[in-house]
Amino acid sequence: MTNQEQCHEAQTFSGGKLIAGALVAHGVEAAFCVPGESYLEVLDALYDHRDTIRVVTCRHENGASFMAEAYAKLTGRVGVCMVTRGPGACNASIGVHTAFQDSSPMVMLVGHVRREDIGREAFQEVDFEQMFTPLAKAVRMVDRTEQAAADVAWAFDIALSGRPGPVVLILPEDVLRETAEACIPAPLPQESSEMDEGALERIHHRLNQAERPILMVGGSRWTAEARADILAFAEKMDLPVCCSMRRLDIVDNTHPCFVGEMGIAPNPNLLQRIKDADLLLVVGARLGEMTSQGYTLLSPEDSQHKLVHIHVDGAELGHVYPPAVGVACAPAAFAKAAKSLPPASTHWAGWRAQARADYDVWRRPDPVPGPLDLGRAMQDIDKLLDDDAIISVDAGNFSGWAQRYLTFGRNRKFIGPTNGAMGFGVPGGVAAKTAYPKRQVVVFVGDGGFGMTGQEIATAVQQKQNLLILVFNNGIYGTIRMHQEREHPERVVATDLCNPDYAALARAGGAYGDTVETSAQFLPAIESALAAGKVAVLDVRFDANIISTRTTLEAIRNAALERDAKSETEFEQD
Ligand SMILES: Cc1ncc(C[n+]2csc(CCOP(=O)(O)OP(=O)(O)O)c2C)c(N)n1
Ligand SMILES: [Mg+2]
Repeated sequence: MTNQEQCHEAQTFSGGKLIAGALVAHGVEAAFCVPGESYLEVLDALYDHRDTIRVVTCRHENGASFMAEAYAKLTGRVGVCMVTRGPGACNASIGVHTAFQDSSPMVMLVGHVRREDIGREAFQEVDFEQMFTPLAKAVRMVDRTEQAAADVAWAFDIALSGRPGPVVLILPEDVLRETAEACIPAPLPQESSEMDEGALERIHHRLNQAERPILMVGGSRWTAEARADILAFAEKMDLPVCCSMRRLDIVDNTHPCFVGEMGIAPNPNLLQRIKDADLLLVVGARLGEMTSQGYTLLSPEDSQHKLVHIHVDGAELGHVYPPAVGVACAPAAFAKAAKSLPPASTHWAGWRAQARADYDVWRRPDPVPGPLDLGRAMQDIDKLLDDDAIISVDAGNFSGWAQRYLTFGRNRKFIGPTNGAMGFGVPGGVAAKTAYPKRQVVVFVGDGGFGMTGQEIATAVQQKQNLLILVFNNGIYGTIRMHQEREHPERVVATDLCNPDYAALARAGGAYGDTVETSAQFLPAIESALAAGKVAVLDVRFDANIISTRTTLEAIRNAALERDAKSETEFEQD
């Protein structure tokens, strides 16, 4: 059945009304935007649906697009953002890239020049099909008004199906203004994949043969049921479970089967364990560059022997690593089938328990020098936060504190950019509060990342959200300084930051603001900020020498100086 055949009565609508009506028909409850005159007709149509769709007005399109991506990541539903022509679309491109790499369903509506002006380099005109083709899952121009609602249905279908991703719909101004007889189609039914029984048997057979198996979960499309099913499967088989980079909330981190995250700087014992494993069962994850440690985690020979890869997109199987068994299947379908398998005749007594013991040791922080012990602070906040809190984490070294020491899963959610895009944190928090106004939402962001999208606290204030934002303020683009000192010790360039007083900045914008500099101040400051009942920004200042959860800048610099001195001596001797 085509879209058109699904609707009963065609009526005369403007293009703007058809687009807005289609968003309502698809159950959209929030749309994130910066307005533009190019798509005024969509905005005007949304006025009539203001009780159904909350239009969240942002301060920058990067914020709007990150919000749509984060909303999708958190809810599994399509995140919608609306931006104008060239300038708006250029600003919004980061969220499209993030949705693509993070496999999040998103639809971005872009206002465009009139059809008759296309190709004249009209005001703010960009060839969006060319611009977004490498960034988005699909791009389409709505070139006929009568097709506008059907094109929205198509965009939602593409965004959600298979490996989810961003779809860009380009809306010429005159298409939105013209009227046409059309009807608003219902959403297309989503495909449901079933796990192939033969493949399931082969996997079970491999489990029965294995001596050192490990399960890795990741990617998107994890429903609540799928999360519960995969954990039931792991528990039944006594399998250690790790997650791919920044997919920390797929399984309950407090469960004895959970053994850590394969992120940017993973637990070396976990890394070794995966290398030592004789069966690596990857469900939903892409084995990207970070998760695979720069494609060194497995050799192609290894992968052909021990990798069982389950990914919803068949094209992903063998894309980087040739698997021993590859199955194109959604994680939910695999998990549902796998949990009913009889327990394997396990040959790995103690293997899972040892992996968990390694994780427990990894989560025990060593004391950090200086007045603010961040490891202890993370342990404290982990206990304090609600069990169903949502934590939005930006990209940068500071993220290691939350990722290593906080616990997620069960009802506590983690959202962060797996593509490492700075600026995600604060918009992610605004999106989380938009989707779940009653839940506690906490943002972890570096001073660098806050500089990129921190202006969206104004959006949170406008939306009356009681969002808590912790700015990890070390006065540097720390991650890059770390690489700089390692590669070119003592040659500091472009990595220092001169920051505003964040607490004062927050207060000036109608938010609550405070500064934390010592361990003793940390918890009371969090408690007061949570009690403030409005947007709260805590400027968490710490010594830049504490460059990560594992080492100091000084140690990195000294090791690099020593290495350089040694290679110079060797050179002289040659
Ligand atoms: C949008 C974007 N620009 C640049 C980078 C490169 N980059 C990665 S981490 C980083 C510094 C992050 O600084 P900050 O937010 O202060 O966190 P810190 O590393 O100091 O903990 C930069 C510039 C990036 N990942 N994303
Ligand atoms: Mg920093």
